[in-house]
Amino acid sequence: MKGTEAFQELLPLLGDEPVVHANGFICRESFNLKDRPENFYMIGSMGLASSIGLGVALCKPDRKVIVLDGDGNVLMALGTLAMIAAEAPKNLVHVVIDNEVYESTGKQRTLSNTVPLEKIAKSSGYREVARVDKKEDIKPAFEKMLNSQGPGFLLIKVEPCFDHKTGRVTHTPEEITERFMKSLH
Ligand SMILES: Cc1ncc(C[n+]2csc(CCOP(=O)(O)OP(=O)(O)O)c2C)c(N)n1
Ligand SMILES: [Mg+2]
Repeated sequence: MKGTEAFQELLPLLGDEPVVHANGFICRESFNLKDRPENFYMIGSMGLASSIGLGVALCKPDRKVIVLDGDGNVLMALGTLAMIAAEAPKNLVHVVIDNEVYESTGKQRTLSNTVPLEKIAKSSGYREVARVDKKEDIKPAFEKMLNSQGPGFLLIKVEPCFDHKTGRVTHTPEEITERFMKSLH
């Protein structure tokens, strides 16, 4: 499955859940397919979507919170997997688009072809862990995560395919923050 197809499957399944996006193509793809006030785009800094998502989940225990992450981002902040598992927010679903490369900066290989990130999440203590390789498996796996006690970790294996013509997020960081915070009330 191509990375874009994973987004096309996943985004229509969202209701009003806050979604914290990792930087790079993850933000751009989501912004272009379905921009929404509940989307927080972490423009610029790698590795931080998971810790921001953890903070939102802990502050808003009555909302399901989604982190939309990349394999390179997860590898940069592996300690956050342990922190999420230890804090164990029931309302957090951590989705990883795993293309085995840092696609946004030119497809340099990451380590996720030999280091299975879902196994690290499982052994850290995430309550629900799943890995999908086929696009038709995304919907049932994601819906199960949404309806289960978290923290959940859904790894989606994809082929790199992002189109460099996919536009950048046009909102300023201030606009993104303001509308995201309003959407949480
Ligand atoms: C701290 C930091 N280091 C490096 C970068 C440059 N950078 C931006 S996106 C990216 C790749 C992210 O990889 P991944 O999470 O796998 O997402 P993909 O690009 O594959 O969708 C890199 C290296 C950055 N923005 N911040
Ligand atoms: Mg990647």
